[in-house]
Amino acid sequence: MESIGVLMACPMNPYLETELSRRFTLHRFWEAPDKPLFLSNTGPSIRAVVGNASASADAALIDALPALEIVANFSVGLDKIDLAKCREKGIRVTNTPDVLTDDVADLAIGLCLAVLRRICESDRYVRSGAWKKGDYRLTTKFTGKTVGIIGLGRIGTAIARRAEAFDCPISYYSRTEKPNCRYKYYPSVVELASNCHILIVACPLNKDTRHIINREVMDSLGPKGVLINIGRGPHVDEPELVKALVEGRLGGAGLDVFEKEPEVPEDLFPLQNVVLLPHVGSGTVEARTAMADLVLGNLEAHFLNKPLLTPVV
Ligand code: 8YV
Repeated sequence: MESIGVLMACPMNPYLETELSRRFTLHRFWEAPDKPLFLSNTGPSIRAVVGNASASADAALIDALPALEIVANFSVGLDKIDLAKCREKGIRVTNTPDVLTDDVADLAIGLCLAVLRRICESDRYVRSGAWKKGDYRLTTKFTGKTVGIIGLGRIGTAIARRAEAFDCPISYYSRTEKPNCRYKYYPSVVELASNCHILIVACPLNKDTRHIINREVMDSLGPKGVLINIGRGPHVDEPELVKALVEGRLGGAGLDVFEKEPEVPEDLFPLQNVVLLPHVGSGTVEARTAMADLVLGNLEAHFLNKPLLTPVV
């Protein structure tokens, strides 16, 4: 397989990069000083693209790669891939489900605790020496709070199970009600937000879920409500979120993702009721190694004409 051209869309994981370069002819797109020139010279030899949540096979890249057979993404989310174009051209697509579910769900609960119990603020309070000077202010209990989840797929369900262990009543919104589900269903996000204390975004990003958290949803969540986003930045209307937090119309937020990563609105930096993370939901050695192994396994299966491990298209 050493002669098969594989294009990595951006840097993502050193182990994956090493293994890809051992098994294939690996091209690192970010290292090409002149991308149009690289694509016209090398594009015709590329048979696979490895992308992630930051960059993958969009329409322009697919059009520039006439021999492309497979997009093996190092992510469960597919929003950076032009799936319609892949279907139309018979290009296979794989992702990395399941292996990251626990870690993303753990982080969602971590953000709930961090925001409500002000863990990061308290850490800053100790490190700055403020503890020696003043009183620590009281925080908010997490156990028993109503949790609303947008998207009850693998990750949403894993978050629900964890929140249940904290005695939190669970409700959810998804396009359709899940049969035989013990959680309360709301047919609209506004209704869900009006009836929960913590709203967690855990659905895929697509044209229907872009800005699913808008001003009306934030106002329904209210000044005691907390928004947790472990999905994608564009799920949230970010300028409206900043306004809601600065004006005190929303109680707090725990955010692992942003609209224009790695850019984060600086107006959020002084707010103590906000916890900001650099898109690390799946960022454990265990999950990232398993994700890399899935990418490698899918590529090998494809080029050996075997069934794909985690096919999407
Ligand atoms: C990654 C993700 O952060 O799986 C996803 O959809 O967002 C993440 O696991 C990313 O793809 C790692 O490079």
